[in-house]
Amino acid sequence: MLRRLLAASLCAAFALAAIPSEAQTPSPSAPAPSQPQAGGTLNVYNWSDYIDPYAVSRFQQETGIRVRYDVFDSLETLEGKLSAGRSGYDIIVPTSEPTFARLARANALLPLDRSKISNWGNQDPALLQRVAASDPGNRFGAVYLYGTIGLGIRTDRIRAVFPDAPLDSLDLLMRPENAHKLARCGIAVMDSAIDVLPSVLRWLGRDPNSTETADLRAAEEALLAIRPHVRAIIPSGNIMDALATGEYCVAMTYSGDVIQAQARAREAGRGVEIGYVQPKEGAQLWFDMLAIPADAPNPDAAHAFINFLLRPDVMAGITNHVRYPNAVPAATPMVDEAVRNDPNVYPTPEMLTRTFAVTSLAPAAERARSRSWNRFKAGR
Ligand code: N2P
Repeated sequence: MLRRLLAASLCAAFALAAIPSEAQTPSPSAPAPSQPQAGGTLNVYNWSDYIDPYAVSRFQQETGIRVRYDVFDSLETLEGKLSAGRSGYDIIVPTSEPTFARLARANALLPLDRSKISNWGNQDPALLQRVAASDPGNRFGAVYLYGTIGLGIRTDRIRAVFPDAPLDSLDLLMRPENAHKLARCGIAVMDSAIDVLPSVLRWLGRDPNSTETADLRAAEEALLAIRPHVRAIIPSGNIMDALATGEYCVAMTYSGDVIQAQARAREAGRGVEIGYVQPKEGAQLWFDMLAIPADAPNPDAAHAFINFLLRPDVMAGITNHVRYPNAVPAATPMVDEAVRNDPNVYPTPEMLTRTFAVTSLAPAAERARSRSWNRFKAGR
């Protein structure tokens, strides 16, 4: 008995430690006594820092399914991996626009079998309706989490070096005179044309979904004008810790990543104060979907995982951990009060009116954006 208990707790500890890199999880030779023997392996490809590790170990314990867990930190990386086919993944987490819509249209996703997702109805119908714009009838995806794109700022340092800085606008980053003032204190931008260019276009007062050459050129020029002041254009997954340790004064990235950094900085207690700016000129609002690739090796396990994640208690644990809102209203009372009442996590209705949505572009337009982005990275 003792040996079994020990084995079970070691397995759980190992599962926790292994996430979010590639998780090697409990050996099927040492199941907990009450474990059902569903067996098999579930291959998950999710964003970095985007789950409660406890949820994964609990899923394994409850189902006997072993989870292998890989992470990505941009839609470009996810699409690169998926476009070749045979990714080997059972669960992926693409943003509704553009990636999820693109994959659905390309028949790269498996239609969900709702008879295997008894918790389907836990999702907020209004949010399902919203993502149905990318997936008519919600055939291919459940809503995982959502959020905005904005700036993580190091408020304590900015107060000192730039007291009258505009702390509610992309002006802070995009006006060259401001970027210049903050350059020494450190500016980072996440490396993703797909997720940065729409906000720049919006800041310029142009259509975030524009495919006009003149608009793209304007966005590129605006980015090149601040380029000398930008220290790092790096994967979004590398920004969070760097923000938390005070390495940057301004970083353009995803909302919850900033709030996670804020929490980590507070815990460290070294005086680093982090804040989130949802740009007043309009922030991109995005929804991430739980989807199954058409050629997934273990679709049954994938359905079981989606069903598990849609449980209110599981979702609440995830939101508490990653600081992104979920689409399961029954989870909200179980979300920590401070997280639930943080308008940077759950945007207020007023904040939602100041958001915009992106759509997927034609491949040629997408390629033009990516060339623009490469010139920004290279600085010419
Ligand atoms: C988590 C990134 C959030 C997902 N690190 C952005 N769609």
